[in-house]
Amino acid sequence: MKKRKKFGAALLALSMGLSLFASGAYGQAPDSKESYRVIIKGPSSEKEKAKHDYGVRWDFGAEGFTTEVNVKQYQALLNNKNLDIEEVPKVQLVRVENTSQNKIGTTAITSLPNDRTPWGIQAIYNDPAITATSGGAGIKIAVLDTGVYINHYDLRGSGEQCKDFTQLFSSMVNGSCTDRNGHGTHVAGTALAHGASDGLGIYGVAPGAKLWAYKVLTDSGSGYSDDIAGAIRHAADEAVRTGSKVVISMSLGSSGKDTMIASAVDYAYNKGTLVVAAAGNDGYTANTIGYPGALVNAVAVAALENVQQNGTYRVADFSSRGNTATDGDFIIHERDVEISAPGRDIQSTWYDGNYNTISGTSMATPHVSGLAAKIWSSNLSWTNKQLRSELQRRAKLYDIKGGYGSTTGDDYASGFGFARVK
Ligand SMILES: [Ca+2]
Ligand SMILES: [Ca+2]
Ligand SMILES: [Ca+2]
Repeated sequence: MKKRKKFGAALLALSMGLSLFASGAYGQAPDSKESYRVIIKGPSSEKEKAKHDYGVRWDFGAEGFTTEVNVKQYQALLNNKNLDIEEVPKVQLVRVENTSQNKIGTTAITSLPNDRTPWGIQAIYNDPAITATSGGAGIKIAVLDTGVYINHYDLRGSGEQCKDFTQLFSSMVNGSCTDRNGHGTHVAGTALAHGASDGLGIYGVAPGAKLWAYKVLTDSGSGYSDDIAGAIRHAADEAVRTGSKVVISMSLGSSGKDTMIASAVDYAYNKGTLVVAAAGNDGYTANTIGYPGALVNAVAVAALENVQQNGTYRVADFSSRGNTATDGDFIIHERDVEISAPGRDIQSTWYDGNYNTISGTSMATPHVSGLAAKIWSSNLSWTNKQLRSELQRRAKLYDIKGGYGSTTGDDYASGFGFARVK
């Protein structure tokens, strides 16, 4: 049996230091306003002139184009009466921070998993004695996140695409997806970790699936919505180009509806991909659901915790709730939660080669993405819409009744219920 190299605190600290250095070296925009990411709209002739003057990062046609400009250029654009200028908003990852308000257990980095099939895997497989997972072959899961450590023992060989959408001087860099945050590696592991060839690693839901690691969030965990929209469209185009079934998994969100991301999700859904996104961590108040999960064409995922209430798993307090006006009908409207999955105290792969236990609807989302890949792999003739119907059907088989707002049937806390393997 191969012995693993142990990664200590010193190395972790070193890599944290490197990340600060690297963010400058890779040309990521600093938070101080030395530059502005803007979307520019207006008549074609005026836009063409502006494209020539300022360059183009993403061109979304009639919806405008984006670019990065300096303070002086930004002022000039604001003074241009023929163009409509807006700053591009940022979107955040949706991990729950362990604060006094959110007592979610401890962050614990370990060199080996405490359990190769953690509670979320046992729950979604409906098998407390499970020792290994299976399935997902032929399906791609595009994880749009902080990047992924694709050479982690438990992910090695699964990374098929690795692309960076966060670099300043190029909207997409092929072969680069370094995770200096941990969030993206964690999410990828829950979706498709394969337990490692040394037999010591952790399992995700669909270990046979291939990973498209799309870095859309910087090391601090936020990303521009134009880059996210561009990555969603790219995943859809790659699905078509390669003839692949693709699940787009987004453990990110914001309270506002972004038009670039919304139309990219519609585009990807119409190209046949399944789009899965976190509900957000702003619960337990009603109508706190975030976008893109809140979009009709994205499956919004709520987080369950490993606690039984009213005879079912319980929706975590932090999990964002949907719209009370449109729940109960088993029909997905904008701002409805759709499906629940394990999202609290989830152990998975970490960016330093180790394992970490963290919480959030971020962690629930890849359980559903992995399940979707596993089901699709066994039903390759299905469309994304058929796959989504099957997820909904399975969710109805396990009605969630625990947690604030959760009741019998479709509810604004848990959606249709907890979709499982069996
Ligand atoms: Ca939705
Ligand atoms: Ca509804
Ligand atoms: Ca329910």
